[in-house]
Amino acid sequence: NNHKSCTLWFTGFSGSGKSTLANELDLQLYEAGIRSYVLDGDNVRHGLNKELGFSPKDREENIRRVGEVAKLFVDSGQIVITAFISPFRRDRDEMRSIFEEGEFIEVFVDCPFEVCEARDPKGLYQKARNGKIHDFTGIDSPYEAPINPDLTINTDQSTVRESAKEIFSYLEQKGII
Ligand code: GGZ
Repeated sequence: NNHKSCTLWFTGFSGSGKSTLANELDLQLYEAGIRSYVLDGDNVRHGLNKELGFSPKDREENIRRVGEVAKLFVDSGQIVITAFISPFRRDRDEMRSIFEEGEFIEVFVDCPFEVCEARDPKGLYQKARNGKIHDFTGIDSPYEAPINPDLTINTDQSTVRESAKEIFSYLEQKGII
């Protein structure tokens, strides 16, 4: 199967659905015979970045390393999907700049903060509200929404399959797949 490679850079709150959407898209691509790989907290923060926490400095370094790893995957011809909060505009813009034109696609995984907090799949929002964890995005740490993302997905308005299809169609439209 002949396709171009790129990084789909997801950004959004904890609980917005980044990893879920990334894994669904990964599956849809696989079924179409296209090689892709998901980078998210589960496979990066426990290994490569295990000494990093959630201070602004550590998040910046987390994102920088993820971007560099994503670039290696792109060099190897794959489609990479990164699923990190990546709360700082400057860090995301910096990552765009290490890729060739058109190879970095910023996807805003947009879900109202209240909805993310209500979902609270891991109980982390509650812990943050109770002061048991600090520097939590949207509570006592900032989130800077993209100003001009390549794609916005409203995960509170469509199913995971539909949302993934939307990104799939975007890749077709752009001639990437
Ligand atoms: C935000 C935190 C925090 C704090 C732990 N703030 O929903 P999750 O659980 O599975 O995803 C969140 C993940 C965020 O890590 P990222 O690497 O994506 O963050 S960043 O891009 O800002 O570097 C959440 C969990 O880790 N988590 N503590 N304080 N999210």
